[in-house]
Amino acid sequence: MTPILQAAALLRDSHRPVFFTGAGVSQESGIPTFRDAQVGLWARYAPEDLATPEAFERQPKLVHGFYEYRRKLIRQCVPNAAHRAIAALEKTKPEVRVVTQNVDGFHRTAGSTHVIEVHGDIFLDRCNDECAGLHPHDEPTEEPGICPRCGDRTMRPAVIWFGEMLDQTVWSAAVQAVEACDLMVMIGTSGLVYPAAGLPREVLRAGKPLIEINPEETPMSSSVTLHLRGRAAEVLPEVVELALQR
Ligand code: BV8
Repeated sequence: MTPILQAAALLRDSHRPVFFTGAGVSQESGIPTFRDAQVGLWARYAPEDLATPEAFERQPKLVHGFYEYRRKLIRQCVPNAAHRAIAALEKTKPEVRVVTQNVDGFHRTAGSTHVIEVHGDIFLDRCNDECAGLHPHDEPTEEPGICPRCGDRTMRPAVIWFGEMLDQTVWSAAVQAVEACDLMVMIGTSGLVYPAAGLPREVLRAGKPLIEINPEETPMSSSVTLHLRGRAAEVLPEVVELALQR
């Protein structure tokens, strides 16, 4: 049986699949991954160097500009066939859960309703002094906004930066979804960033099947149950279609 047919059989028999996704699932929508070289002004920066509280403290306008650049790019792109396949599967398997490292919101836009965004949402701001809740960031701005509640001048993206703790409520929901799953499909992630990268490893520790969809090898590839070497928007719709055939 080919790996694609094996993956379809595992997905067909699954009642509580979790899709664990990274930047690669949005790559075919036109959103560069973190491993991809950035373009233009951002070519000289590694995202990891801009996605930190220290960078924002030091150069708030630069970091603000980085996020406005990414929001503008995301607004120009749409979810792809991989996002849509996961959303479609939910109609047959209502227990489907998505745990994503991405902040682009594309799984929700595609129609998935149980999405856990462990690294936050780029279209929300939060007060840098943590006094306020979350505020939509729908319109581009030249510089960080002013907190409507405390007047602090440095609203920041409501994403989790390197060196920051994850939101404990969100993280607990992700851990619970993974503990409850009977299958994980890991798509488009290099599996390097913790604690999120610990989730697929937990699936293996629990002796549950782990399918990887990625055109490249990753540190997880030698341990997963099945590695489907290919692009998410090509491979996943085929696996879902075969899984739904009776
Ligand atoms: C934490 C949101 C506790 C922001 C992101 C020193 C001090 C403090 C912490 C650490 C430290 N050293 C290490 C750590 C832990 C650190 C970490 O893991 N660092 C790594 C680099 C080693 N983690 C943290 O800091 C986390 N917090 O630990 O808190 C703590 C706190 C204080 C002190 C100590 C501990 C917070 C991490 C969250 C960071 N925020 N995003 C934003 O988006 O701007 S991470 C960001 O990078 C993404 O969200 C994602 O998680 C990660 C990128 O990974 P991927 O998604 O996998 O993307 P990548 O580009 O790497 O890979 C893409 C893959 O897709 C590739 O494999 C490619 O082959 C594949 N692909 C490409 N095209 C396709 C495809 N696949 C399918 N189809 C295609 N078409």
